[in-house]
Amino acid sequence: MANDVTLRHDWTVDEVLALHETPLFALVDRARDVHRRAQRPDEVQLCTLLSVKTGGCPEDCGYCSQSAHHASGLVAEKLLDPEEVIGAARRAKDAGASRFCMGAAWRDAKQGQAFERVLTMVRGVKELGLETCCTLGMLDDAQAARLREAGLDAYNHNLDTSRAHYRSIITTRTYDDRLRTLHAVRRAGISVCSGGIIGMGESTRDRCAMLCELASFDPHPESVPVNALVPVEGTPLSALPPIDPLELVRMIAMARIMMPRSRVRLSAGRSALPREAQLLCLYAGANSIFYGDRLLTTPNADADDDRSLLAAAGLVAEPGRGHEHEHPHGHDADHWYGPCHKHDHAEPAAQSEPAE
Ligand code: SAM
Ligand code: DTB
Ligand code: SF4
Repeated sequence: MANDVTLRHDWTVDEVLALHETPLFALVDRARDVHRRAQRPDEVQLCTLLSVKTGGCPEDCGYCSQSAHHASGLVAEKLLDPEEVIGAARRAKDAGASRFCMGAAWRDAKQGQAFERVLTMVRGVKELGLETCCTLGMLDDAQAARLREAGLDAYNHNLDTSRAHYRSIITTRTYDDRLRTLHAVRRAGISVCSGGIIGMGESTRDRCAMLCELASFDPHPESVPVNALVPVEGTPLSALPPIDPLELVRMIAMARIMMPRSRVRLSAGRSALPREAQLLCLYAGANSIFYGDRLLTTPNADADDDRSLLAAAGLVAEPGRGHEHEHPHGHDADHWYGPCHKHDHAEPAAQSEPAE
């Protein structure tokens, strides 16, 4: 098992398919072992999302409520005011989130005033002591550098699916466009957040190929969101059957095994899962969730339910950087961290060399 925390970037699709075919309990056992060695197994990061520019997007992503190509009924809105965004981030922090992600329905990040506004949002959210993330579409090097300067910690840009399946989901930009943006993000010193969606009619091979593509990044993406399709009426993918929750467990377990030190985020689609399936995902290696009543345009799991879910499992919210001196033994009444356990978990392997 020592090899499980070796960081590999050369996974083959056939190898990952073999992992996928592993009996479920054996797969989860292996993922849990990696998780315990490479992560703090009792912590879950709470990330709150906010759509700062909703709808009217020129891209044709088949799953998305915000595409102008689909009749989802969503009304396009203007870019929010930075004060409004910073206020929402403050509330998210007070509710216990340590990361705040601002999403825009853009093909690419804008130039000029709109971009300056986004930079103001990033500075303001960063000043609150939150980990900052944006997802604004494609970025060039100059934009990435300015976001970094403003205090952006992470940029979300999903591969969404395999290269082969991609063209049946999105035609207005290519897989290589996606990869180019991710490389610009890395060059600017921003953490890469990239993952995908299952339940879009892809094969098991496609799912495995997407994970291989993500794991080929060196270093691995710092965070890997695993979404299940949220069906939105009016979008081309709205009538697809829901995924078997155990497929989500498998994806998470495989992501954990392949990218031991990455944060694996149990993302969209979580509210459709029974509580036990969510717990199994957390056991199998997910250590981040979207927290708050909304994702971007669709409802998320209820925040009170999430707090009780984590408490029932003895999990705690990862303390944010702004909370470092408060957690876990000096609880601030305004912040929720879940039950207080002394730090009896192993130090994450991220601080030591991988065991061979
Ligand atoms: N416009 C930017 C972009 O596409 O990169 C940022 C926002 S976009 C909504 C962020 C990601 O959310 C998408 O790449 C996709 O993976 C995910 N997403 C969007 N709609 C979804 C849905 N209906 N179900 C699951 N995931 C979804
Ligand atoms: C990601 O992988 N999932 C989030 C976040 N990154 C930006 C978005 C999920 C969106 C779900 C559909 C909606 O609410 O519009
Ligand atoms: Fe636009 Fe992003 Fe939605 Fe695609 S996923 S339509 S790029 S908002």
